[in-house]
Amino acid sequence: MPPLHFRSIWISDIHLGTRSLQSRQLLNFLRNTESEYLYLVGDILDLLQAKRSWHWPEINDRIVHTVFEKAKNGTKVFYIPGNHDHLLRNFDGNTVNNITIKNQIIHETVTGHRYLVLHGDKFDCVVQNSPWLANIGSIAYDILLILNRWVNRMRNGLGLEYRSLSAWLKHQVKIVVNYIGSFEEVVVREVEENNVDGLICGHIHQASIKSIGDILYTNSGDWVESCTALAENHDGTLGVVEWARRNPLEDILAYGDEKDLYNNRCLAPTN
Ligand SMILES: [Mn+2]
Repeated sequence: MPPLHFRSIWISDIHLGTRSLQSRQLLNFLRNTESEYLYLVGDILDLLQAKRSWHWPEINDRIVHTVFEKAKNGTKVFYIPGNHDHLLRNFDGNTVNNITIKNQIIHETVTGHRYLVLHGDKFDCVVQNSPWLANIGSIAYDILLILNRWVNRMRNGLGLEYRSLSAWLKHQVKIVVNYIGSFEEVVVREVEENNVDGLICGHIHQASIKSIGDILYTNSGDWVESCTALAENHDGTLGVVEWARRNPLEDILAYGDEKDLYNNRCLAPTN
């Protein structure tokens, strides 16, 4: 199929280096979309995972290569680090292979609307105010991602399309919904302080476009479960792209079996 063309694309929470990344979906998305701007909105390389065990199948190289190719061929690519790749925040303002690292950046749409783009972990008031609640949440979430992988491996084997287990559960579990609600509220102050029209972030793995008062809150979602991106159309409107939902399964399977290059190899010194 011919590539879908957008003015801008935002993707976040890819978590390269973990087993949870939906790598075939992501590679397929990158190869079948083009844009003038591409923003990588944090938790792209999971450097926290690299301290434990680094999962790096060959397909990850192809994903990285595809992004570098886009940058080489004229797409303006920005890497906005998140909390899982926060080490890269030390490189704010640097450009590597045409990819510029910025801790936050303002994007101006074709219609002149200005949006602040950042990962969003700084709004994590639940984590800051209640560490144990956040811990239970994160353990439960890790378990959920493992379950998600197994369920979808089975669905794959049965010829069924990919479906995000945790995306479904999120709508069922009230505490998580409340958490997402409070997260969205704190962004309002940030937007007002920066004198912009809205905010584009990731971090909570929940794609969204939402008016809060007269500001626009958007979230680009993630590629460990929902396989979503945020995109600016050529008329300046924003939309959520649900890739797994719109994409035929055969295209995804065409990438063949993944060969793990660095499976379970610990990169960090043990002491
Ligand atoms: Mn994050």
